[in-house]
Amino acid sequence: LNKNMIIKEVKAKSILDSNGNECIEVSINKNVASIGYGVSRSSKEAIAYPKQGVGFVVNKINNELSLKLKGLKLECFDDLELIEERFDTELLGHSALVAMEMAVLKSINTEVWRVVNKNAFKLPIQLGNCIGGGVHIKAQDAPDIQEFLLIPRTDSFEEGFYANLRAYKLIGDRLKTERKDIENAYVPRMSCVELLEFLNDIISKVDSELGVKIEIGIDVAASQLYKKGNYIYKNFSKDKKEKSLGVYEQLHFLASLVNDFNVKYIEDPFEENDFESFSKLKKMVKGKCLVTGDDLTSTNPFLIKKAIQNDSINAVIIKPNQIGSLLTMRESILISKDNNIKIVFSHRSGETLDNTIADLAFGFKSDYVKFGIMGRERVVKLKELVNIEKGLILS
Ligand code: 2PG
Ligand code: MG
Repeated sequence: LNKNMIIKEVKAKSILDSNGNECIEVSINKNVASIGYGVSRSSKEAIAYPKQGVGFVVNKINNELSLKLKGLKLECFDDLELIEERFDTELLGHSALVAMEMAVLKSINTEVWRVVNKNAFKLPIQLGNCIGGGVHIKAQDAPDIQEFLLIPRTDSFEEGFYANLRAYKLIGDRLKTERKDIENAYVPRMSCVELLEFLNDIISKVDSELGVKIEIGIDVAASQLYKKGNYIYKNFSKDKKEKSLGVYEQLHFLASLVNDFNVKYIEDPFEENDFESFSKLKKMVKGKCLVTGDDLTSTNPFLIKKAIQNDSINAVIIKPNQIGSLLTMRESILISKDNNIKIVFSHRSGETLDNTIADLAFGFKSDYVKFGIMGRERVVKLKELVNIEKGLILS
């Protein structure tokens, strides 16, 4: 631990994320961090960049803010306050703040999780996106559900990592498509029910090969399906392609997936303002399935409290750049933990090679991580957790 971390150098530059979009990279004393950008965004997310663009933010940081930060001494997570009180998010947006905070944590200790909690010991469980659709690909014949997730139930993170890779490989071999979405999930022309049957088959193959039990989850990302009171599916079933479900039908459709296909995790089952329907689903599935808020809660302490008051969720997505401040993110985590809500740290669909989120997830004792399965931007985050686990075994 660098007890006397003094900011000597602050630099920002523009890089490209996995979608080829400009995003920000910040370095503090040569420790570099960067932040991606999501496509399926909630209307309640923090503003990532001002309308003048990434270049404007880069110039402001390099020419003005860097002077105000030089000489600051930081030694713990709470000291991020010193950054936040000097950083004008109205002017610069929130992505650069989060990247800067991550770079500061790295400068305090390259093993960022130790700055969060040096006594952390428990690895999270993976939610690996293997098949996808929704707004993560521009196609009319893609699955309506944005993500089909594999949840390996293993004691060791590494074993889960390899089980998901094996399942992903089997899926690729069995499907007659090479088409993938922006998170490297396969995009077959199949309905939701066909896909769940298919995945149940895949996971029993992995079980017989490796002896690893994998469970299934989905991210409906329902705000993206929602139009004027209905959920519009373009590829609902084999025979009936287009179908519009009212709120009540959506509720019963999703509950049936839990009962008939053993779905253990459902993220954003309803549009982002419908706290009440989340709560109805949670009651219907009676603890058999995690009902998770992403767009609903947007990593925002106020919205998480509202979801708790309405009994809407038993799990919550934590995306640092969705709330745009690591200190507020910590508040969201603490409120959730106090109320027995499971924590799910999540990547964005547009990602960089930064792996700090893996350290944050471990340090904050996240129950789950949703970092994808394939692609360099995803694998670096998973590998970071594999390495942390190896380090713990050796120590
Ligand atoms: C989600 C995320 C990540 P995006 O909806 O959970 O998978 O997607 O980054 O596009 O918001
Ligand atoms: Mg989501």
